[in-house]
Amino acid sequence: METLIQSWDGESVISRFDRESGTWMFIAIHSTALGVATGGTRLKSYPTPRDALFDAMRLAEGMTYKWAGVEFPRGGGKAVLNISEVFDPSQREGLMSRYGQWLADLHAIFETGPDLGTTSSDMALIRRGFNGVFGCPLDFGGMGDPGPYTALGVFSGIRASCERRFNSLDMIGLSILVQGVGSVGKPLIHLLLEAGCEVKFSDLDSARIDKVRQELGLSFVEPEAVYGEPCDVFAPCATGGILNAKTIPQLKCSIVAGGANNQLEGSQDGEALHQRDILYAPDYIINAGGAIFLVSTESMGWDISKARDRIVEIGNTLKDIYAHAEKHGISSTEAAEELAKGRVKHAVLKKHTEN
Ligand code: PPY
Repeated sequence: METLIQSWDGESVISRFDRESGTWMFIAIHSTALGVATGGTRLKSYPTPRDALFDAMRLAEGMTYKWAGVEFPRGGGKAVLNISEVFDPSQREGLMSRYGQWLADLHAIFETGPDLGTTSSDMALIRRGFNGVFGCPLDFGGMGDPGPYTALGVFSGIRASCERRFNSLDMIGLSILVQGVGSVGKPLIHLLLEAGCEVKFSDLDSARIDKVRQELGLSFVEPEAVYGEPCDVFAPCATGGILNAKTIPQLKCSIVAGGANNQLEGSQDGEALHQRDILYAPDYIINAGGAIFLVSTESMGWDISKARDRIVEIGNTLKDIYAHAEKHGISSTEAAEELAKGRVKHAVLKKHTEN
């Protein structure tokens, strides 16, 4: 863990071991240049605490660029609750309450919301001790599950990417493979079907697979076969790190555009996609819809319709990034980084001159 923290360019990491449930809790704060560190709380069992911390750090960095990309006054942070393999569901309520109390004790250095493995009801439990939490259920004064809004932004991004690649706004008959049918993948599928796309899906959870097969009659792709499956658009909506030296050579798609965070295993993988002439929608740009929705409606006074309009704008942001990338002969990954890192740098310089 020492080398991990030493080599990170973020601001700080905070940790606590929750003895009652055997959970390592990590908060990674990547940058507060643009505002208070804000990002989801992920709950998952990792092989080691180091893996959990590493995930929190990478996700926090993604949040810095996500907020910078949408020009919201927020900083990049993320929390990970690394539950033990034998975590019992009955421990959940206690863990969430204690975690909320810890966040309060930290004087709101980090504000949070739902992420992979956590739901609106978890946010309500955190809120018992701490009110810097987004995405609580409606009857707790929150705006609920942001998944459908993330999906709306991803849909807008897929449409913009198809327009760029195929020169047509019409998505009828395009084949789209959605990896992961959770809180983002599922509503995304509905939007794609409405637009006339041919949708295939993959997932690891047999209950979810059966449900999507029965409800929507879509064809299922085995998880091992996902990367080599021919399609127009591959939409990763599950875990990160899935675009790497092993999977990129297998891809038989024209576009990668999906809702998962940290899709690239390393920064070289953005270049690898570019070399293969696969159009890649940078994850923190295309998946910002949920973050836009929660923060704008819960803390910036926007109504839902204004938030929706802003989320649909994600498609135009992507078009600008693709155009910039082409003009300068760089990958879309590099073009997005230039944009987001440029804004953070600008804020840091401004802070220095003000001080
Ligand atoms: C993400 O987009 O990955 C998030 O973490 C979303 C979010 C937005 C606002 C508060 C917490 C999480």
